[in-house]
Amino acid sequence: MERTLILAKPDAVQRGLIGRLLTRFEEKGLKVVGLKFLRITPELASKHYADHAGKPFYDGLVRFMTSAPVAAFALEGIGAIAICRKLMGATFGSKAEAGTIRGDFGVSNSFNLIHGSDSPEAAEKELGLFFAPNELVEYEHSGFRWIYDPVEELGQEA
Ligand code: IDP
Ligand code: MG
Repeated sequence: MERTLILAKPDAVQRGLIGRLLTRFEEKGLKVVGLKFLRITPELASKHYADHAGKPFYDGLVRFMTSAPVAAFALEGIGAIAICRKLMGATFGSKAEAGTIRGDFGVSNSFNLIHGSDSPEAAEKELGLFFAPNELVEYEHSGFRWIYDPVEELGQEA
């Protein structure tokens, strides 16, 4: 099992798309283990996007991400990081494939609706920035019995 951080960015919140974005991940079979609604501070933005510091789009990105609230989803599943990135689509809305979140809901390169961790290391760091350990909830998701093959994928006895 893997966990990943998804953010419905300020444009998604302002456009009333929080529920529809979360639904995409739930429908796919991801398990929600944490949810939060918050305004990102400049300090949090600089930690979250530290890898992009110095790039031409960095200042605009921090301005955008701190301009209005975001919704944070902590999601769990087998291969969750890659699966969520695939559902999100390519970075630029103008280029993202139809059928993906960015491909279906936007056309902008910077206002691209959603963030998703891009590696296990990034997921661990980003989940730690947005959630305290006790805000990530352990529980049994009854749907997993039918979302995954219990014997082949969940390691249960035949
Ligand atoms: P990702 O969100 O698909 O992982 P990154 O390359 O990590 O894409 O970039 C982080 C965010 O910075 C993007 O989601 C987008 O909002 C913004 N961004 C990236 N490249 C550009 C650019 O060339 N112009 C404007 N904004 C950009
Ligand atoms: Mg990225």
